[in-house]
Amino acid sequence: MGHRMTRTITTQVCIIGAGPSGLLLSQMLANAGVDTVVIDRKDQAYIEGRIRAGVLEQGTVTALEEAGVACRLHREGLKHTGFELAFDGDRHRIDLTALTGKTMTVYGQTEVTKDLFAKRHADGQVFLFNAQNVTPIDLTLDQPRVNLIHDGDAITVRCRHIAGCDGFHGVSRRAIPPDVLKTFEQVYPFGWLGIMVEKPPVSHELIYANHQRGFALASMRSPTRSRYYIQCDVDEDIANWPDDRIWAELAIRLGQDAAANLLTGPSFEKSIAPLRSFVAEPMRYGNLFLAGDAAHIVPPTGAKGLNLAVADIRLLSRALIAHHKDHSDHHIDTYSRTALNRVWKVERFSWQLSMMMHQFPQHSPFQRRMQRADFDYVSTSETASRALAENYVGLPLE
Ligand code: FAS
Ligand code: PHB
Repeated sequence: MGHRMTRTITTQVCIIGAGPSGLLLSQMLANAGVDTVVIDRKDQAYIEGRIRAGVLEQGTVTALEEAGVACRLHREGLKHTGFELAFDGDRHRIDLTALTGKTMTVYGQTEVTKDLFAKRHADGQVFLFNAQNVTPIDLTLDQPRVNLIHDGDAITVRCRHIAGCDGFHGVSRRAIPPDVLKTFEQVYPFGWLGIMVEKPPVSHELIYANHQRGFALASMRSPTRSRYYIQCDVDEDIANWPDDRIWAELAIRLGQDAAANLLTGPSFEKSIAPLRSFVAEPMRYGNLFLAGDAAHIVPPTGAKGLNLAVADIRLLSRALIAHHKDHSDHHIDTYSRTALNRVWKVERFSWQLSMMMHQFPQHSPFQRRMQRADFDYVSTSETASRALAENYVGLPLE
């Protein structure tokens, strides 16, 4: 099909993906005077409409503060000093702040994305939304390019570096030659059914519950808006889960105390997400850098997906700013190894907590007892609970 016109845009860094990774990277680079173009195959409304993460590490809050987009977060975010683990009705509180000196902030990824879009538009950021046929090329040349179709025009973005922030289903990871790319994956035999409801949460803190009927999580977005998840079959038909059935299941899995305080109401968002652990190595090929879900996926059990993406961006923005402002490539040359060192430790934590807190169809009675022993050990050992807490609040950047 003929195109209306072809045109070339030149920038320093071409960012593929306008999710939290791409948006935060463009903000951090702009603050340092590095020019970017941000491409997304969707539009802003679609991106803002995706309901995803809800809990921010202190390091993520610091990154958003440094980027200049944390004002509303500080006004509306809920600071948490702990969360609870429940096992067949027994509950134990992990006092994050007593154990690590840190806090977590409940503030939805949707809100983070809206705050970043507002700031990027205020700064005059160039976005290419609804982009088609996005194709990164010449990755090993000093002037790589990204070809795309936008509003019927064939566009070439010429740049010095490409940031692949295009998520698990993006094109960036696939641009790395198969003989260079190594991937690692574990798919879990269940999914998470999530609902949002305009009711106060069952508890002022999060509750992660392992019950013989399956995992459940009580979370929130505000003092009046709750977020709940229950473990379900990975190929479950959501039509099998009317609200009443979800509320009944939550009451059982969260335990009697929670059941007594569960405020039910009509859900206004209901979806099933599969769970997987995934890592792609390396996170750099030539002048292409992967960050966030483009490079790795964690099961949401440890609330790490968004936080791990932000950690990548803190490292990648430091590397690109050092190149473009100080003509130093040390951080660029070490980005992949530094990021992957942390990625694998966060993958470990997310995998371990998922193995501890879910019902696995193929588990033997012995393995189920090991899960209970994990819970009893964490509940009675300050050393074990501190190890869990230091992972949950966020490991050091490097
Ligand atoms: P994203 O996937 O958010 O953004 C990638 C962007 O790239 C998208 O806007 C996409 O449109 C664009 N893109 C894709 N292909 C492209 C192409 N070819 N060209 C141009 N653009 C392209 N994390 C948690 O911590 N807690 C949770 O509870 C949680 N729940 C989740 C539920 C679901 C259903 C999913 C899918 C993820 C969840 N996550 C959760 C993880 C999630 O928050 C991610 O970690 C986070 O969105 C990562 O951000 P990005 O790396 O920006 O990737
Ligand atoms: C959420 O509120 O969406 C949430 C919180 C903690 C998790 C996962 C999801 O571990």
